Amino acid sequence: MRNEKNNKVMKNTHTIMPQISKEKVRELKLRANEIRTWVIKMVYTAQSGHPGGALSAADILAVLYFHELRIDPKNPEWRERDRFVLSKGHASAAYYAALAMRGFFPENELLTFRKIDSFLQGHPSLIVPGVDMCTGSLGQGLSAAIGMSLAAKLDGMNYRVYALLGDGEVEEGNVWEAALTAATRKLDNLVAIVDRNKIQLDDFTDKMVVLDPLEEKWNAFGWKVLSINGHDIVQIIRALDEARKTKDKPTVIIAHTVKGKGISYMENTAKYHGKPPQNEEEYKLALKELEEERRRI
Ligand SMILES: Cc1ncc(C[n+]2csc(CCOP(=O)(O)OP(=O)(O)O)c2C)c(N)n1
Repeated sequence: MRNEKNNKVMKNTHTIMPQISKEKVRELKLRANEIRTWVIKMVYTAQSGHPGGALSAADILAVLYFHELRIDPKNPEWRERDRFVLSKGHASAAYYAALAMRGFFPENELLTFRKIDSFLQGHPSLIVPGVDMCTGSLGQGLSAAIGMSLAAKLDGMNYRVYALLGDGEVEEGNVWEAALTAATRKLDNLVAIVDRNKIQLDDFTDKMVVLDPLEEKWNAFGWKVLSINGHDIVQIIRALDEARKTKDKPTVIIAHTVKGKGISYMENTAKYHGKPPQNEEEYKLALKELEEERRRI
């Protein structure tokens, strides 16, 4: 967030905000753990999919779907619902898990992920209850979210719009055209979250395109910028609260995360960007580590 005095981007939010109860934080941590567990089961059952970027986004999705978004699973197309665009559409396993856990469709459907004839294909589409935008072609989700934000303003509605982007995705020029447009239109009902796990398809983002200082770039493009630990439930909640209070500009939350978060051998490597656990031993180890984590929560 910006510190008005020295005009620097700060690492944490310091504004006084209502307390978040320990129970709430624990509930959300358990939800994130459950999302991760589903991700592992889904990609292993399908023998395909993208666990790395799904695991890095699990805490963000848990907070969005179990705390932040105003949605109604019984009425997925409710006109006043908040909108969410998973711009990094390949992280669909975590997204579908969150939607099923929230009640948009039965959880047992999750194991049909990526199977022929399943509605849960590798990239999100509008046939999935709760999905607001087809994604998968990187770089386009923020523009779609802008359309939704503009529509809300034009229709005098107060729903909010959230888009989750990858940091590799942010290399796409289209993202920056969208960023300029959102600031020009003063879209304060729009929140972009960048999953800054520092790794893209097959290597570290910095080896492809240097993004830093990323916070400064969004700031220069006219956005309110919040920089957080994207695995810290309290920081995610506070950043979303701060975004809601921000007027006349869109907010971007740079969520610093770890690719493959939660599974020791998947963390901080590109190897599991688009690969499931490679054998039964790896599969069991992943589930064991998540179970141990669940007991610690
Ligand atoms: C336009 C486009 N180009 C290439 C791809 C293939 N692709 C899928 S995921 C990926 C890497 C994305 O990296 P990042 O945004 O950092 O995702 P994360 O690490 O969060 O999974 C690429 C290049 C794509 N889906 N869309």
